[in-house]
Amino acid sequence: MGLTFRAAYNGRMARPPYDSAALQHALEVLPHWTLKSGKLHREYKFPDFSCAIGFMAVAAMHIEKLDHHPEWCNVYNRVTVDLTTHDAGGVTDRDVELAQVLDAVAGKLNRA
Ligand code: H2B
Repeated sequence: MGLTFRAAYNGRMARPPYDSAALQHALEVLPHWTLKSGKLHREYKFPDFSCAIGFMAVAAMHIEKLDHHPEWCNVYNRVTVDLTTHDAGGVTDRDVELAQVLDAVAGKLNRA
């Protein structure tokens, strides 16, 4: 991976991570999310395992398009998600954008 490509990161240069005021604003925009260990955090609960995996499969296509990847974990019907921008060392616009995409995908599925 060349330095030029990394710096470009989908045409957007890495920006400094959010300060506490920007984090506060992000949490107002994302009512279902909290800040946990400096990352945006949410737990989704679905009717069963298949729905949870279906959510992850559909979300994966959006994630690849955004080239921005969650730290996420599935246990039966739950998917826990933590979002941070590794290249920036904290939360950025890219995490808020991904959180909104994940919420939209989950909203279209039948959740418990
Ligand atoms: N996802 C997240 N969450 N943080 C990043 O810094 C990041 C990423 N960087 N996905 C991207 C991939 C980068 O490594 C590639 C080269 O675009």
